Formats: sequence, structure tokens, C-alpha cells
Amino acid sequence: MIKQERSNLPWWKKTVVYQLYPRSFFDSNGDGIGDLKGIILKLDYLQDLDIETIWFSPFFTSPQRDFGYDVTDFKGIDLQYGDMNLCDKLIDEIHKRDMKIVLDLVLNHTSDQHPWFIESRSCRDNPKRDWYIWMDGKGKNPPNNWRSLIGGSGWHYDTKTDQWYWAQFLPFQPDLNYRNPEVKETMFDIVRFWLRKKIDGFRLDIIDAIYEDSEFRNNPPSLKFIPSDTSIKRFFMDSKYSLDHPDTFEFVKELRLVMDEFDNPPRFLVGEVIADMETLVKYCGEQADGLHTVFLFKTLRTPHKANIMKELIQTFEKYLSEPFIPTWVFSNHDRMRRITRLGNGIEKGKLHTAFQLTVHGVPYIYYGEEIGMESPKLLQKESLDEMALKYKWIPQFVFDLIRKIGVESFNRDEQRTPMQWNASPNAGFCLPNVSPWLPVTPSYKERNVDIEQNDPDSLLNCYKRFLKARKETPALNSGSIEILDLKSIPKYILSYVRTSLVKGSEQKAFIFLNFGKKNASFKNPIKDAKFLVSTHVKSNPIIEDNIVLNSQEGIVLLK
Ligand SMILES: [Ca+2]
Ligand SMILES: [Ca+2]
Repeated sequence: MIKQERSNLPWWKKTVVYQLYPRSFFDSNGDGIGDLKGIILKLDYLQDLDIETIWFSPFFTSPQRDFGYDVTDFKGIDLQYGDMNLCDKLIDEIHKRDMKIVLDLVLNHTSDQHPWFIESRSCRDNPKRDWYIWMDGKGKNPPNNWRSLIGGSGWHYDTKTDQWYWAQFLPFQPDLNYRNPEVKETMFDIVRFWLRKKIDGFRLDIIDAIYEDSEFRNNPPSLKFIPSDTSIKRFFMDSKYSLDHPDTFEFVKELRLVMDEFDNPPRFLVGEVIADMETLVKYCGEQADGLHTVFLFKTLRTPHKANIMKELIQTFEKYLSEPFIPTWVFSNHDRMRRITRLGNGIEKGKLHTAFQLTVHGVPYIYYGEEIGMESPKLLQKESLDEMALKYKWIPQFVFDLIRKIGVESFNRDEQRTPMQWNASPNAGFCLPNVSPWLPVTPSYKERNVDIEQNDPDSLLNCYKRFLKARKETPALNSGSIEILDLKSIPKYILSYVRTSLVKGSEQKAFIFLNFGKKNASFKNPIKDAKFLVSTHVKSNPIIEDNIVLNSQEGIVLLK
């Protein structure tokens, strides 16, 4: 067990991150779209919740075809959300509350409406031509067999110049060419621009897609069709030449050097990467000189079971122990919400919360997760999400089946519905007479901030208890982790201990999570431990020599 003083860890290893989707948080001006002013008005809510870091999905200038992940000006604020003055105020108001701000950086591509791409596609000898990836086709076919991340060829033919451009994601998001040094320098200067504005870190969109093979070799075939969170084999193709390119591992180190130019306070990076563990750690650098952290999406589809959660901890600790640190994410703007995945069970949601906020690593809370917001069933063909529209020809019942059996949602609108503030029409997200950009989820009348704040037994108050305990307890926010494998504890109970040195003496937090369907009672393995917090109100888990837990109850004992 590591016995070093860990409470002096850098802030980003101890923090709790809240992912905020600006379009859906709070509309301050009655157009049905969330905005920066609305976010500023709600910052007290996040501070009161003990959120320490806020990551914003992009609010840069964009035609909004991919709702901000298609940027036309990386240094501009989209008019729908506000302007630079408001952004400066937002940064300031967040820092005033002793919180940190993380922006979403889309380095891989721009919008096809970006002035750079408009120039680039105008003619073959334009100075910006080489800022994007252009190739001759093979007869009437694309240059090679590479598929995009969302299926189908990632090559798109441009009639004007009779060449094809490469797009890893949607067709209107052409990839930048990082083999051109001007592109790299320009993008690094954009990073510096935001760091000078005191941004504390960046979440890096599809950072595994930065470089592709310079020889454009065909990708080999694969037997795998269905995409997963741990493999680049998908759509019957092994994307070895178009994803996780060795040059990208070097690129993140260069980006890290740019970040390190700004060290007061230290800044951090978290990368969106879909890969196996061996590949994921490569993005962090052998000398911890790459990305500070990466998302570990294996968590997204983990069944609600003690032994599987235990294996996850063991795997993450094996690959990402000090100086690295795991991340824990259970929903985001692309993937089905956690509570829907858990069969809409609030009690399971509470246990999940206890797990996420006590395990070793950086927790990511997706907005609304704290009140149990669901991914409602929306019709694929009516989607505003272009990725969902790409598959609108598939009959709806297939998506319904995927939701039911595969427990996944392919219509990203379902993850992006308006924040539920209260039980008034439109859930208090926008004025009652305004139509919100996406429909409010029907269960908003029971699941909203207003109601849950006043109910001690709500999911929201469970979050509050655990967030507060985490913030105030060094063992929980900085301690090392060890699984407690004791024969006396039933198998359906996940238990682990976090240890930290506080002013020279050892603090230990013992966590017991009952994933079982029944109440449990077992001999208390720890003498003189004090009860700190539980998922259940009026919990009394220490009874004489035993620990007694309700089904789906999670507790922390402190020693
Ligand atoms: Ca608005
Ligand atoms: Ca790329």
C-alpha cells in the first residue's frame, strides 16, 4: 500500500468534474436554447452541490449541425450562447466560486463552413489546400477503404476540384492535416489563447483520430461489426491505419508541452479515446508526459454487479496507478444516460453514485445525472442529431430493440434533453410559452432539482452527501485503493479501503457497497471505525459487532 502523503496531489487528481451541455442547461433569453448567461445564473447550484470542475461541451462559433463539435471559429463564442464578454464573465464567476473550468477542444476537424475549409476546397493550389486531407480517387472510388467512426466511407468527393477529402466523423467535419506544421502551430496557438484566459484544462474530442497513415494504406478486414468501447475493430474493419496512429502518441506530448507553459495553476488534459487498456495508457506517455488522463469507456456498459465492478477497479489500477489516475464516467452527451441503463432504478443509481464518488479516480458527472434524468425514447427519423439521421432508413423497431436488449441509444438527442429544474411547464429550462430546442423528458414532474432538493431521500441529496464527504475527507479524494477481499463479507458486497496520510497520520475510509437484492449482515472487520455517510437516510449500519446493509445500500466508515 502506498504510504506517501497524497493530500498534496495536483488539484486535477482530486477533483470532481461535471459535464455541462450548454445548449440544454438554462435558457435566459427565451429562445428555447441554453446560453452562457443562463449557466452563470445557475453556478450557485453547482457550487452548492460541491462540484469542483465544470467541463463545457463546445460553445464556440458553429453552424450547429453537430451542435458545436463543428467549429467555424475556435476563438469565437456562438451568438446563440453569448459573446466573449459573457465568456470572460463565466470564467471569472467560476473561479470566484473556487471552481475550475474545462473547455472541449475539437482538434481533429473543423466545420466545412470554417473559412479555412472554404479556402481549401476553392482550388487545388490555394495556400490552405494542404490544411485538410485531400486525395485523388481510384477511378470513381474513394482513395482507400477507410471508414469513418460512424460507419461508411470517411472520404467525400468534391466535384469542383475532383478530389476527395477525409472526415473521421460526420461528412461536414473535414479532418485537419496535422502533417502541415502551420496547422499544428495554429491549433497550439488557439490552446494558448484559452490558457491565457485562465482556462484550467481541456477535454479533447476524438484525440485518437488526429493522425492517419501518411501512405494511406488500406485498413485490414476484421470479423467484428458492432463498435465497442475498447476496440478500433468495427464495421468489419480494423482501423489500424486510421486510428491510434503512433504519431498521435507523439502529438499529445507536444500538446502537453504547450499546457506546461502554463503552470500556475497547473492545467490538465483528458482525452476521448476508444481503445484497449494497453493503447489507452500510451496516450498518457511512458514518462507521464502525455495526456494527464483519458476516459475509460469500459465503465459505460458495465453490468450492475459487485464482482464486475471489482474487476474494473483491478484493471484500471493495474494500468493507471500512480503517477497516472483512472477516470470514472457513466454517461455523456453521446451515450445512453446512466439511470436508463440501470433500468431506471433510483436505488441502483444511488449505489452507483456511492461507488463513483468513493473509488480511486476522477469522477465525471453528466448534467442531470444527479437528479436521475432519463434518456427518453425519441423517434430516430425526427432526430436533430445528424448521426442518428444517417441511420433513419433503419426501421424504428430496430432502435427500440437496441434500447431494450442492447441497452444503448443511437439517437444522441435522447441524452441531450433540457435540464429539469422544477415541475413547471418546460421544467423551468425555458419560459412556459417557449418551445425548447429538444422536448423535455416527461418524468420531469417528479425528477427535478426543486422537488429533489426538498426530499432528503432523493438521488440529488445522495449526491450531495457523497460529494461533501469526498471533498472533506482526504482518504476519499486522494487516498490509494485496496480491495478488501475478506471471506466474511458476502460476494455481492463490493468493499475497498482508501488510505491517505493526513499530517503524518494514516486516515482510512472503508467502503461497503451492497449490490445484492437482499439486505446483508456480516461481521464488522474494522474496529473503532466511525460511520461517515450512506446512500440511505436514517442509516444505522453498525450494529454491535456487525455491519448491516439494506439492498443497494452503500456506506463509508472512517478510521
Ligand atoms: Ca437562450
Ligand atoms: Ca485526423
